[in-house]
Amino acid sequence: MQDREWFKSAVVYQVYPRSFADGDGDGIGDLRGILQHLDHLEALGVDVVWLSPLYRSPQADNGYDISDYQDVDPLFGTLEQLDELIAGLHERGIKLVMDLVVNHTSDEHAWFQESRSSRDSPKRDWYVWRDPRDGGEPNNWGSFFSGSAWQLDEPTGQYYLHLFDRKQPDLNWENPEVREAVHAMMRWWLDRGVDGFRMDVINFISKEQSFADAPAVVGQRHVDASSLFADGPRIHEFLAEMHEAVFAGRDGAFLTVGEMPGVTPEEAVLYTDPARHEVDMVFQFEHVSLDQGPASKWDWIGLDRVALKRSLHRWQVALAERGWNSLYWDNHDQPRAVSRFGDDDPACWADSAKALATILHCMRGTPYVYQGEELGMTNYPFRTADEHRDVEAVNHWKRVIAEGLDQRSALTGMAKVGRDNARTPVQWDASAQAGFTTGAPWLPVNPNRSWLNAAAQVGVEGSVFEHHRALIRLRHEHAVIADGDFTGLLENDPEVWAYVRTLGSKRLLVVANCSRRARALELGDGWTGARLLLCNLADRADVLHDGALTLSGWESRVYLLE
Ligand code: ISL
Repeated sequence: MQDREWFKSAVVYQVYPRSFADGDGDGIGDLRGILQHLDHLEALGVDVVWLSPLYRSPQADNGYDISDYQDVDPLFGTLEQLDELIAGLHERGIKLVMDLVVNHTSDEHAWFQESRSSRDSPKRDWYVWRDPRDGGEPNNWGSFFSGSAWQLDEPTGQYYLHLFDRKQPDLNWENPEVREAVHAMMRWWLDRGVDGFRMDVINFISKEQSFADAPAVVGQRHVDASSLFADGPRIHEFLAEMHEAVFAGRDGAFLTVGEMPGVTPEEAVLYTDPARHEVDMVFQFEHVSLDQGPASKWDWIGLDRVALKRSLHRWQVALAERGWNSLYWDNHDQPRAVSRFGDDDPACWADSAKALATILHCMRGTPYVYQGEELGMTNYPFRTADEHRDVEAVNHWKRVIAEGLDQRSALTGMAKVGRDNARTPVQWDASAQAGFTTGAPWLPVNPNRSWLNAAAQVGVEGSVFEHHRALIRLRHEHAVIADGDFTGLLENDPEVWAYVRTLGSKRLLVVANCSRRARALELGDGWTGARLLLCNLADRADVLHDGALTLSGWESRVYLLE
């Protein structure tokens, strides 16, 4: 019998292959590069690696547009190298989770090629085809990557749906053949030795079949229609069916993570209630949406730390009894955590990266470390539009130009929240290309590689890396972190982030000062005798004598009372 809840004490590390390490000098990260850095992952102590897509793909969305689910793109290497990676990770006690991108395929996938070949194709219904309405698009749905979510296919006279880029047509999950084909592909990967899947926008697969217009928005021709396709009518049925078809009766400790933009805590409980057999945990978006204004993700309005804290605490409480959450500050779609939520001024950078990590890793849920986050990597100093490579930013800029929108604020938004911030190469050392490649990197290396890099941190006491390593060890060692109840403290304080975890007679106290100035705290007598488990400053007393303490700027501490 497997421990079904092993993932509660686990930490996941995300690898975005294109930017992790380049083993063949073409400037693009690859499997050989990943294989060269397994010791880094082992040193950090993570339990699972989630690999962003390296399947065959025309790379319109850096691999989230897949043309063959059962092969590795030559850009990244070979299936044999992937087998080597699975073996290398397993030898180190690390599981491998693949990215499952099945809301859509690439338009170059054989399924879509066949589907678009004629209206009578047996695979026509594998995608979402609709007739024009009044000679134009079938409805007013907008694509996440600007413009309409529909693309006209001239030879057959119909439009196909693409919630993302036009090179990412949406599969029609209403068709049972589609679902069976996806299940078969998933089983093939499990047979190959992978340990589960991170499921890309999986709460979008069941669309409202009326394909009605979404509520109009003044001044917008194409609107956000997520109320008509997120958490749709048959989503729970599709996920339970997938679980049954792929995982039921299979021996092993697998992981399933549903990436679910817009998911509410109430829905998340349903998705992750173990009794319902859907997914193990959700990846929710509330806390990474708070600095976005109403117009779009590019409308950056700055951080409200109280709102951020309240949001994360609300999720802690909502999933207290049933369900499970992923804990993350950033990933390949988000700006760098320390630049967005911390303070990347060199004077505070390290302490704020550590404070953020402390806050995240001691919460209830499974923490995710996005490549480079363990080093405190920062946003890239983007200044011009042509420095961006990401399809989302490129399409946005085209729209800014075409519609004559304000260029200065668009550039600020792109620099603040553009996805390429997370995609610059991992900084392994101080050399010109940061040890990422011997060639010319596909995205420039952040100039701060001269002082911010792995070589300067791994094994170096007090580094951001060593702080992450210590936090991961704490989760492994203390059941109160994996499983304790959560109580938020000081919820209206814009600077101090504090909470308590409780399991039986054990109590864990987490305090972090999210500001540059020192802050005095009075926690009451209840904490007398608490033992300091972790701190980002060296000279702190091992035991708390009373509840009074003063935190330096960006200082964080973890205490245990048993
Ligand atoms: O990045 C986003 C907003 O800036 C999101 O809308 C993002 O597209 C959404 O979180 C879904 O992300 C996933 O699916 C996309 C892909 O581009 C992302 O990289 C992936 O994580 C389409 O497959």
